[in-house]
Parts: sequence; structure tokens; C-alpha cells
Amino acid sequence: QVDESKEVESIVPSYACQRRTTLENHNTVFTDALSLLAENAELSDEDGRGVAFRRAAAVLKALHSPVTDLLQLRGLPCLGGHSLRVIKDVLENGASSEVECTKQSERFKALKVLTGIFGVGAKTAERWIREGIHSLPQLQDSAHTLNRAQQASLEHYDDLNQPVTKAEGDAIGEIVEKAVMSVLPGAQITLIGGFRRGKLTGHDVDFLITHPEEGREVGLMPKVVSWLESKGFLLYQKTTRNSYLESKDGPARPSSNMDRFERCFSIFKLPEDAKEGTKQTETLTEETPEDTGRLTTPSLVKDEGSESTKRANLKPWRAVRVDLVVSPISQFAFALLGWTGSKLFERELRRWAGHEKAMSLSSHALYDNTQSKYLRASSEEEIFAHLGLEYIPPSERNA
Ligand code: 8DG
Ligand code: MN
Ligand code: MN
Repeated sequence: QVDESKEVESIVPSYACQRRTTLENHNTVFTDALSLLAENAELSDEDGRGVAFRRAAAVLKALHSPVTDLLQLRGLPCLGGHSLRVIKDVLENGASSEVECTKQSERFKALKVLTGIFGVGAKTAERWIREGIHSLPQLQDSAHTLNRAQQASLEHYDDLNQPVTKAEGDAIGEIVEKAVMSVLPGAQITLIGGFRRGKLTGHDVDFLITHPEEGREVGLMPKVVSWLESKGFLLYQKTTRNSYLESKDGPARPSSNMDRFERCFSIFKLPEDAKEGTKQTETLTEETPEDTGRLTTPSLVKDEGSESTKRANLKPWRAVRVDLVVSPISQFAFALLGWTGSKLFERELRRWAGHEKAMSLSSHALYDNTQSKYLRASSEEEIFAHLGLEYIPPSERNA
């Protein structure tokens, strides 16, 4: 339905959930700059500014051609003065001085290194930085006791900060499938998160598990986790049980952003040979320049080592972050929509629901405040329809 002609760019709708955003981005030079400023804002506890930069970047991601002149941006939504200055700087000088400055700042570098530990948020990193801790060795030398998640993540820091490929995601999918099938035959597993949107790499792999018969999914997670643990596939896991049924506030109005499904944050131990099985169509190998080039994450090992030492040190497995979520079939469509992302797309869906439709959307339900009732849905299409939005498929939710 989207008209491909040039004029359409001047009527870009303002909510990201009204737009089709594929992975084909013609404006990476601008969106990378804006995303970095968004990240810096988020890491500095300035969420409002972070969202503003994310929205601006998302608008540029939705354009069908590269921006070459500021005039082309006239009439586009979500581009505030600050974002426009950044874009102007990039257009005129090839880079934004603010972005370059941020990238090089000790504070930003330290925030990145420390929040690279799963379980370390902006607030913790900030506290450590104030105490003079800027690097992983400094953290290890400090008297701080880390929690279990932080310890496990620090132990596998390099693995966890190396992007997960689709092939690795598929290999994990096979393991999860085996686990789920052996503890509850008939259960259904769906790949969610970035890989469902068609991304080629991600920071983790996300799965949603359900069963076509309501109630059969209850208590499933601990069994899946036991199976995985018994087979040696887990380096770390933390399961949180479903807190949805016992909560008093309405399901569409959770007390926090976190939803309340039974879920498991985990670190998988993915054997290299498990990856081979699903890799026929993949050409990426350990030797590709792209692969070695991204080994730039701060290393705990002080000696970087030669290429051959690195290869000799290659473990027969690697650590991968995996999120598992279990939902009852009655909430499946909401969980699927809520966990497919992107994060900005989700945020915009909820904002649209609240501000434009007087509805509350969560990963559990959709509540219509005008009619004072929950709106049921068994597919994502139905949820978009309830919200008065054109259906956007996962591959076009990459805002
Ligand atoms: P990536 O892993 O490929 O880098 O990106 P992603 O797959 O889009 O991001 P993600 O951090 O894995 O999150 C996937 C979706 O899950 C995202 O749209 C937000 C949603 N989500 C919830 N609840 C929670 C939660 O409690 N924590 C996180 N991290 N994500 C959540 O619905
Ligand atoms: Mn993910
Ligand atoms: Mn995730």
C-alpha cells in the first residue's frame, strides 16, 4: 500500500508502528550517529533524550533513499533541533563532532565496557565509575562482590559480546526444541526477538514457548531447564515464575515494564559441532575477516595473542545468551507481538494504544478503557486490527 514515489517521504507517519521499517537502511551514517547518542543518553539515565534520538533515527531508517540535503527532511516527524544539528554536522563534515567526542570520552567507554556485563545496568556502572572503576581488571581487583549473573557473564565476557549469528540461533533452536519436546510433547516453540525480524546477528536468541491446550504450559520452564542442565547445555540460568495470575493490578497495567511470564534468562554452552549441523547454507567461518575484525571487545586476557594462538585457544563451544519465555495460548499473540520487537516498535505500539486509542497494550493483553473490557486476539493481525493499525509483518518492525 506504500507509495514508492518521492512525495511519500513528506507524509511519514509519526508513530513507528504506523510505518514499515525493513533492515535495508539507506541512512546508516545518520542513524549510527543518532543511535550512539541514544545509547549514551540511556546509559546516563536520560531516557527521555534516549527515546528522542531513537525516534529520530527510526524516521531516517524508514526513508527509501539516502538523505543528501537538510531540505529533504522538511515535514518529517520526530526530528528535533538536537537531532537535526547532528544530521547537519554529518552532512557538512562527514561526522558529528558530538558523536566523535562521546565515543572518545572515558566515561562512555567505561559505561560500555561495564554494561557489557549482563546484569550490570546503567546505574551500577555509574556507581562503579564514580569509584574509579573503568575497566574489567579494575572491577576484578575491586572489593565488589558480583551477583551470580554478573559473575557468569564476566567469565564469558568475550563470547557474550560477540554477535550471535543466525546459524548459532538455529542451532540453539534445535536444542531448545529437543528439550521442550522431551518434557512436553505438543508444545510449540517460536523464535522471537531480532531473529524473527530477519536480523542476521543479535546479542542473544529469544524463544517463546506455548501449548495449544490452555494450562498445559504451567510448570514447563523448570522441566525444560532441568533437561538442559542435565545435558550440560547451561552455563547459567535464572528462572522467574509467572507472576501474572497472582498479581492484583489489571494485566494490561503491569507495575513495571517487565512482563510477568514464566521466563528464563540463560547462558547456553553451544558446542561448535552443534552449529555445523544447521550451517549448510552459511558461509561464515571462524576465518572470515569480518569475524576476526569484530574481536575488538575489551578482553580480560591482557595478551591479545597472535592469530595462531587465538586459534589454538579456541574452545570447542561458545557461550550464548538465550531468553526463554512461556506463555499460555490465550496470551500467545500478545506475547509474540510484545517479544518480537524492535524495542522502539514496541514502545510506539504502547504509546499509540494509550494516546490514540485509549487502550492499554502489554505482552499479556489489550484493554479498551472506553469499553472497559479486554479485547481478545489469537493472532498479531487481530491485535493490529483492534488498534486500528495496518498490519506490519515482523520483517518490517525494524524501527
Ligand atoms: P538483539 O537481541 O537481536 O540484539 O535484539 P532484540 O532481539 O530485538 O532485543 P532483545 O533485548 O532480545 O528483546 C526482544 C524483545 O523482547 C524486545 O522487543 C523487548 C521484549 N521484552 C519484553 N519484556 C522484556 C524484558 O523484560 N526484558 C527484555 N530484555 N526484553 C523484553 O517484552
Ligand atoms: Mn534478542
Ligand atoms: Mn532477549
